[in-house]
Amino acid sequence: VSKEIVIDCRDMNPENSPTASSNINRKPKIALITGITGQDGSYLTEFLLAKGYEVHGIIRRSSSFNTGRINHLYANPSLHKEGAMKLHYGDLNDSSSLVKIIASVKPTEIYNLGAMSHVKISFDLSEYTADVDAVGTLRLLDAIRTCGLEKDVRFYQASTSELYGKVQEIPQSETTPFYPRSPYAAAKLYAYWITINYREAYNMFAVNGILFNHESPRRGDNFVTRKITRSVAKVHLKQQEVLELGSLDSKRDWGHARDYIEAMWLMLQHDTPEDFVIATGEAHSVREFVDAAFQEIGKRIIWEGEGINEIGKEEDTGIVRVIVNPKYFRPTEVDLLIGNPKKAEEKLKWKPKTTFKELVKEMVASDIELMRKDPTA
Ligand code: NDP
Ligand code: GDR
Repeated sequence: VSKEIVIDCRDMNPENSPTASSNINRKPKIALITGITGQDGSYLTEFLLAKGYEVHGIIRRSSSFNTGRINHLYANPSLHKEGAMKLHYGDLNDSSSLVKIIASVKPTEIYNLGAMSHVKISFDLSEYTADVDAVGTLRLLDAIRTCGLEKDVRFYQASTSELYGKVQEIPQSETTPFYPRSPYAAAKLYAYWITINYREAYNMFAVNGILFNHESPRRGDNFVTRKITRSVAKVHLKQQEVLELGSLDSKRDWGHARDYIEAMWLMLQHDTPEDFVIATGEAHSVREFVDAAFQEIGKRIIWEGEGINEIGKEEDTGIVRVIVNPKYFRPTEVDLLIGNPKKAEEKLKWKPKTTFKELVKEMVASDIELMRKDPTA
């Protein structure tokens, strides 16, 4: 008699094997992720499934599908069978949905990655940003308490280098004072402190990861790195000749999302609940990112103001023009972010694995591949 064998990623993980001695008396690992459909959520889901977790994600209702970054996981029966990954409709601005989901899932770890995460758009959607990014975090923390799970859940808050805002000190560390420069950063500041307050008031294992910019081929299209690498692909395939950007002199500490989600997990495995800066310790300007990205396809850049008139006469297609359009400026800009990840290196044994050059290379290659397959992408 043939017996159906269901392969689940949990079976492949020795840590999770029922015979492993370290597994005795261990609780099952159940993660709940808000923002599972985002860049970080998708990498974190892959990472946790491979570690043998049951992964639950909160998705928002939308009129068109918003699960593009996790479809490959959902479609993979070896990961999805037996409920290793489950999606629930909910929203950070709807307390009752959060309480219902937490009560039914009973997670052991919650990763609060859901947010209106675009700094410039937060100036247009300031109230909404506060509701989701600030009060949404409070709602989630309160939902944990409402379910009586505050002693059983470890909570990760997606805090950000945007908290530092106007430069007070470089490199920025866990002790650098904050000076938020956008409605997004101000909302995240509330979320940062309410996480610490619930840790102290209710003895919860609740931590902030203060993550500096991290990118990947899954980065949203309207963040600067992805906007640039998509343009490189379009220029390469002769669909575009000009790239319009805002501030070229802003400097950011750019790492790879895949490296950073591991740090989130490590923070929740640490003995004590503490906040950590996650960064590479290296900053580059937007201009340098543009340079590095176009180098990948061997294009020479003519920056605005550099003999644009002559370019019109150039037959040579080995040139791309970069123009500054003030519509991409923010009312208040953050000029320089560079993080000091020393504490994470020492206490979590975490280090970034991907260099700036490797990051740019991977993003450019991925966008060229994507646009070759679908020029309308
Ligand atoms: P993304 O913008 O890619 O993803 C944001 C996620 O939040 C999406 O899944 C989105 O859902 C979800 N979301 C938005 N609004 C709500 C809501 N009202 N209720 C529930 N979910 C919601 O962000 P990243 O993955 O890049 O970032 C993850 C988190 O880390 C964010 O909180 C961000 O602010 C923070 N952060 C990011 C950094 C970075 O460099 N990437 C650095 C530091 C912090 P949908 O798909 O439906 O839009
Ligand atoms: P940031 O990322 O604001 O740092 O927030 P973004 O990529 O949007 O901007 C980085 C810098 O590039 C400048 N810039 C442009 N930005 C965009 N989006 N589009 C442009 O055309 C453009 N031209 C220049 C910006 O002015 C800025 O100085 C990201 C988000 O993921 C946040 O959620 C997260 O908290 C922080 O990183 C850390």
